[in-house]
Amino acid sequence: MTDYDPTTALIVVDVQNDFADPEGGLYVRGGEAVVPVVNAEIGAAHDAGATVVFTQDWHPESTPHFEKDGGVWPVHCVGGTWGAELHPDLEVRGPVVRKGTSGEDGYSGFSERDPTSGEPHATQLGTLLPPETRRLVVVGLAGDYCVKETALDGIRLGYQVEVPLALTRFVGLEEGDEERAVDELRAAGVQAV
Ligand code: VGL
Ligand code: ZN
Repeated sequence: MTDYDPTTALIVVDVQNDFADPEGGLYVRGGEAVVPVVNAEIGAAHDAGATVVFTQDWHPESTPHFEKDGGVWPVHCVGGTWGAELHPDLEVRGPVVRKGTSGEDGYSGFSERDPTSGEPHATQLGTLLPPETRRLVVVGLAGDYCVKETALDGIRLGYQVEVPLALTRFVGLEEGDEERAVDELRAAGVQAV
């Protein structure tokens, strides 16, 4: 269990049916196993007065993010579908930030890029963190995409960032992706433990 205090924010990334359910459109192996351990972290964070925020991948039916539209991913997390819903066992005790809603092809919970111009703009996530926030704990799915990019943005924004590896799982499109993601996190100054 991670230590929490009021200057810490727990960011629970994309614990949604399409990633966490074996029947999901982009199932991340072992994704369902993070739900109970993430719930325990949510409870500990609440008890310690930490902030808890959730993100939700939320795509239109067509987006350059999907393979059928020129991207790399099978269709997943289409807004309003079962796959986009947060896992039914997840204890959602905090605000939920949706990302990708206008067809953006990005991974971080903090920022999105305009699908046509490529211009980055901030999501709501930054505004939900109280000014006294110093430290982020980033958990959920998937470790090599949205968790990683959210953690890296956290470093860029000046936070101390931790990714407890027991609280995430990796897509692993290519052999070695998990190790590369962990190396990249550590090289950027994220504590991936
Ligand atoms: C994610 C791939 C595509 C994630 C989202 O939540 O990590 N990965 N869309
Ligand atoms: Zn996605």
